[in-house]
Amino acid sequence: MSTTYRFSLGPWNIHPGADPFGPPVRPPVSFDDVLCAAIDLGFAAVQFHDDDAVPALEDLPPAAIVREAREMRKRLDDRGLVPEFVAPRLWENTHGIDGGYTSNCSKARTWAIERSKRAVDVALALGCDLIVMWPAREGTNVRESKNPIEASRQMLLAIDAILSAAPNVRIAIEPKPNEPVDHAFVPTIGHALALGARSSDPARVGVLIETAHAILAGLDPADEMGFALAAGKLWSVHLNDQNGLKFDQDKVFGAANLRGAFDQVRVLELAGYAETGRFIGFDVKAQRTQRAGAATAHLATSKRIFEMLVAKVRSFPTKAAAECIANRDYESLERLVLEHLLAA
Ligand code: GLO
Ligand code: MG
Repeated sequence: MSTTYRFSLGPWNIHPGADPFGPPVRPPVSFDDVLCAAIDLGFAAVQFHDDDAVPALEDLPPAAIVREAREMRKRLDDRGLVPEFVAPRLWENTHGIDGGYTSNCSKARTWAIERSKRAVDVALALGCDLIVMWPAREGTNVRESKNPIEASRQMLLAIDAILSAAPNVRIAIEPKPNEPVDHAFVPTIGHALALGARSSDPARVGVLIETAHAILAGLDPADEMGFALAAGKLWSVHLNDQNGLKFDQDKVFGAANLRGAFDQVRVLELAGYAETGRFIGFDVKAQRTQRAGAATAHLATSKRIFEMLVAKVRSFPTKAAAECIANRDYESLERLVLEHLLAA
């Protein structure tokens, strides 16, 4: 049992700076450089999209996919890194133009399930049992284009298909209410947990909570985490920050709402998350203005802020807080929290 946290990152967190309005501004970063950065920054694990691990997987037979994933595993082993999860990247493929599992095209739905099973093969060959399901385009831009009742059934079919691909595979659903679609079918943790509970093996379905996604749903990320933690279902996190209801910003953890970040760390500490050995992931984006040599600073800052907030939570005056609570003196509690956050 350790009270020390372990951190993970995805290769998409170190990127050349393109946004919907402009091209890349930094040279591409090779996968080896991502691995070097992970080590330099003190991250222990790597998160993968299926095609981060096996880039040509759409053109390869299953046996070749497994072979390539094993080679990737060796690259991790050689550097003392471990894989945290594999996510089927359905949203970047033309088959997934209208969603994968909930596409109106039956061929696309079949493709999405087959591709997800290949992602399971990749995960197992890498040496991890966790599939992250971010249902990016599973939703609508024109509500009348799909039947939401049917869509829930299709999401469940996909979950069950992934669960049936291997007896030990687990799924962490990463809900997000919008972007790239207008309305996503699995917008919150409540939806994700309810789907998991209806699956063929609820014990193998949990969630990954991303700060920004909870904020975009108008919810408090710390309370979303608390809800999942109470159910024993918080299997990973994507900590970042978000300045209100706009595009998904993936800002540095704590950059928009430091107290909100403190509250997320507090709930993780209350649950003994570090002792579970699960990872703290930061789904953060380098600013477009950042020069190539410094395009990992956002990860370093997020980790540093997280660690500083762990210290803040651990040094919180709990006795004084308990007195405030016993007296129903929440004004004093408010002041105690603010002064503690501002104290050197
Ligand atoms: C986008 C998501 C995305 C996922 C990643 C893993 O909004 O947060 O970054 O976390 O693709 O599935
Ligand atoms: Mg994310």
